[in-house]
Amino acid sequence: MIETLSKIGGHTAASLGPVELTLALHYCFDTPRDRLIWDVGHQAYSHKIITGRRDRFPTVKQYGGLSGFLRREESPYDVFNAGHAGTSISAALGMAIARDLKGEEFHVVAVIGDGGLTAGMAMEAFNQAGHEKRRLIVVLNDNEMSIAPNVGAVSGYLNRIRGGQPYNTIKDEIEELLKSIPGVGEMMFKSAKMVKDAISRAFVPGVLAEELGFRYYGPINGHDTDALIEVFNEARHLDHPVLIHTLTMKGKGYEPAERDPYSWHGTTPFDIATGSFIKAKATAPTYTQVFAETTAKMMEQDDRVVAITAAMPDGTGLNKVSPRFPDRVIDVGIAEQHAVTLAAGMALEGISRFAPSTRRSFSARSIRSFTTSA
Ligand SMILES: Cc1ncc(C[n+]2csc(CCOP(=O)(O)OP(=O)(O)O)c2C)c(N)n1
Repeated sequence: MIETLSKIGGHTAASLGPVELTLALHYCFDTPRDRLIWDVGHQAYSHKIITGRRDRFPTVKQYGGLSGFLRREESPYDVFNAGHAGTSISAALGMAIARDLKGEEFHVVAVIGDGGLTAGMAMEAFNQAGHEKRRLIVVLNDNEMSIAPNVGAVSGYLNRIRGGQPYNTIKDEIEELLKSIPGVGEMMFKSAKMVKDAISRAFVPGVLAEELGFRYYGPINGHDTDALIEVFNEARHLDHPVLIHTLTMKGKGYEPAERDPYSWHGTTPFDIATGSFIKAKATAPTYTQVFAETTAKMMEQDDRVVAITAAMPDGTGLNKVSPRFPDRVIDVGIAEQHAVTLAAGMALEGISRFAPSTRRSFSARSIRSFTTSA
């Protein structure tokens, strides 16, 4: 993967992080019969390599070659085409409902990042899945990063879980505690598995997920294949929604990417030995530069101008603007619809102009229409 990406660039850190996760998933689940759905699809190079596309991997992202994302047209192992973040749980739940209607038996597994989980659609799907209570497995690939460091209260909650005790340790401790109660404890330990589970669950770090109808497992080291295999095999036998919270390091296995996962999320070609990026000489200012400079100029001239980005501070260049206007550059996470309505609320209170930005072309169009209508 590193060799190919050094020549053509690509989602280097994003795809290096979940390698062990990918291997463990394919080891435990019978893909493509079991459906494996990757959120966005930018982290799935290892999935491509081990599902019959190793020889063609050097063609990835090139004309006539493999797609950089998942493509149903490319392989039966790619069960859902995406690109936008936050879609995987919806697609997985849809497949689970269809499976049950057809009376079939396969597993459906969605893999979503902690960034993707900030998307409204992911929350909507989570909400329905917890209510539907169908057999569905959601694997959270938590590396504390969106493209930039992740933002928001959910991200803060995941951070607190990271610092807590894993579920299995809590369960062991409670078993020991029960056994130590003379007479009653030994009996309870042997006979009342439900009581033991219930007490353990009350201390589970992912209690919010449990309250929303998911059985929570984690946090689990996402680079420990044995631990992953154990939990996936356990989850296979449950008949309700499961959330498996894995902790991974973006860029794992390539030191420069581990050190600076932000810059290495998606890269240009690079020198493997030094880790320096090979950039084509720019003949004109980039769109990002022009956009960022123009926005900064507008913010300087009018203190009602606020810039809003949906998890793309670097792609829009707003990361260069925010040090100058820390109160007026807002990263809302992967939440475009929220960003637009948030801006509408601000506009109604006299903060009239904004730049909602996820993609460069989108920013150009939207800033024009909103500044003219403001
Ligand atoms: C709706 C939407 N907004 C923004 C993006 C741009 N984008 C691509 S990947 C990504 C970060 C995803 O973070 P996470 O889900 O945690 O995955 P990771 O790369 O950390 O594995 C973003 C913001 C997108 N693909 N879709």
